[in-house]
Amino acid sequence: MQNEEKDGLSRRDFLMSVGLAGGAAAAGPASLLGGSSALEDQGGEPEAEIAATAVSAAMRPQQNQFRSLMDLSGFWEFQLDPKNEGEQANWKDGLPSPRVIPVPASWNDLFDDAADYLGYGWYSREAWIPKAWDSQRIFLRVYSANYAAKVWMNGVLLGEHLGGHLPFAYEITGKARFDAANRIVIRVENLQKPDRVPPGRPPGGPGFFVGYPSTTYDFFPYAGIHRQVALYTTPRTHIEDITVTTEIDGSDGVVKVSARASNRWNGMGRAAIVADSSGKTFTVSLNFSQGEARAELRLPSARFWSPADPHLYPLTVELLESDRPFDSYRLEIGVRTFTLSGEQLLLNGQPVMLRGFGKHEDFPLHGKGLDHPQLVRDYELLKWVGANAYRTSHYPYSEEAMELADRYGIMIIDEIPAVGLNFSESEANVEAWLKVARGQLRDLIARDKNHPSVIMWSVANEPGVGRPLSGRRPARSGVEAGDHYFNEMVGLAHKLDPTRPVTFAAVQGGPAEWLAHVDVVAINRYYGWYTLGGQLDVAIATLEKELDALHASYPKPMIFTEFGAEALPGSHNTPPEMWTEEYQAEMISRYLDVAARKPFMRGTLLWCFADFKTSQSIIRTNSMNNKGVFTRDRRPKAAAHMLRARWRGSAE
Ligand code: BDP
Repeated sequence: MQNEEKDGLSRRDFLMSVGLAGGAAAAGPASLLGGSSALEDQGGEPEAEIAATAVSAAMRPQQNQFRSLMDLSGFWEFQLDPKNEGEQANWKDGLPSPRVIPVPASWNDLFDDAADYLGYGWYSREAWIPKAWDSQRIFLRVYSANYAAKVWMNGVLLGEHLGGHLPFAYEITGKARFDAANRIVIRVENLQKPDRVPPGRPPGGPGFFVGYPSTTYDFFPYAGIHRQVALYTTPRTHIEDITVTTEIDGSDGVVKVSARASNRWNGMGRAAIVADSSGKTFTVSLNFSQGEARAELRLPSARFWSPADPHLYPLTVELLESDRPFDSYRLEIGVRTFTLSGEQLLLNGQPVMLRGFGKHEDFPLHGKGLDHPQLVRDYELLKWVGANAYRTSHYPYSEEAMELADRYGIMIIDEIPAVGLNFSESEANVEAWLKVARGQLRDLIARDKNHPSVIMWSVANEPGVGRPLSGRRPARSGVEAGDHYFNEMVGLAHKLDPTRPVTFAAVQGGPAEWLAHVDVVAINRYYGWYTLGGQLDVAIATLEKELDALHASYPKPMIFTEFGAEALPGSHNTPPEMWTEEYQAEMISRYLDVAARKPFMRGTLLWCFADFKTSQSIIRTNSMNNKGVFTRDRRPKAAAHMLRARWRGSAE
């Protein structure tokens, strides 16, 4: 391994010893796990299959003259079910002794008895559906429920869904009542099971060094309904999907639109783009055959989307009956290209350097619950500090976050929740992850493919190899199992979206071989923190050496997807010492200097934007990861001021 430390514990060893590295050995020797299978230990059913999504939830519902949208955010009834008795007792018909819970929100920070609770929690509410919806198709959409959800309406099971950060939907046409309120009941749990993505740590109780609640990743396992629940309608025949790709031809923008209509519809439609504030509109016909249509629009002297000018054009797709629209869907599109050339990342044909962060969806009280003011504040601060990019570490963020990235001009590396994967795990677990991760990648690309802000897909964070937690011997080596995963996942991403590069965030000390699979080498490095702490001169020299060696083996564009140090706000010293604001600022600044010296370093996304909550452990003060350059309530530390001075108006 190219970057093991000679003079001490490698970061990976260190993280393994404290239970944070890539799902690796921290739970202790396999014998502690009783030698039985992780799935059997859970006492549950194997979950190799993702429960089928009843209908595609890729398109964000919208309100217009042909479609209706009813947001069910607000107070719901809620009851914990630690004994898992709710199903038997028919809680699907109503909860026996509910309390009030807001949706969206995680439940953990709201109720003392639910702080560390990840088991079953039941949500229930009534919703009147207007009689006027009777002639339409009606759907129920859950925008994010972490991790597993089971959904009933009027006592009838609609379906189950696994995976915490992407929407899912059910068609309820014919099931909805119009003469009485409809009862919607959703059971959610975030049990940390080893065959999930992210995987849970097998049971056996937390070891001495392992955090509580025990996870394979370094953020709090918030549970609950994290985004909206909504009812929406479409016309009987409707637009089911739109894919927009853009090209640049001289000063013209070329917009390629493909659309899918339901019921294998044959007929005419149109796509229209409003080109400027005078209302000048370019329109093209869509000729649907078997539900599919394609067309191309040309925008003369187009404004190309970029962080400096995040210009969005409204694109409307319509289905027509005798020339009159009967369904319509509007997208805000950006005309831009994002390509690779040698060691360069090119935005609209020009070299671009990614400056920014890894982030989290995390805030006091609502946990991972969607919060519009916090989102706007975050984008204001990204602009304030001079950032132009971030990674959705370590899972897909809300559709609102993606919408604001388009509007503010922030480039996004969009990541599936594949964090904590240890490829030395049992073959059964690795295969289960692959199945789940493929589904997550499909759903993510389907949801986010039309955002100009999304420039790259990430198929994992810090995958590793190490002693298996399940106690089962893997059939092949961890490196080979990882090869298999990356081969499949990178290949699938390319197939689903040939327009965007693919990467994953590689852990310090992890197998370099896997970098052969990616288009852009993305690395997380912590010289000066987990290794060589307090010795910045040596740390920086070691970093520089590793970057050169890595680049020689993998001559592709390279970016930092993480680097950083913890700083307790208000802690100061000179000379800089670990945990002070000065040390954090100095370390980050010196990494930026290194990147500036290497023409192949095309991005500096540091760890991280804001402090965030973690499980309780001896390496996380007050259950917090303090590597934010902003505090959890978004106040700047010294490093944020340093970054602003360097980044605002710079090409760095
Ligand atoms: C990496 C992870 C990230 C952690 C970070 C850290 O990708 O989730 O929070 O380092 O240790 O291991 O602060």
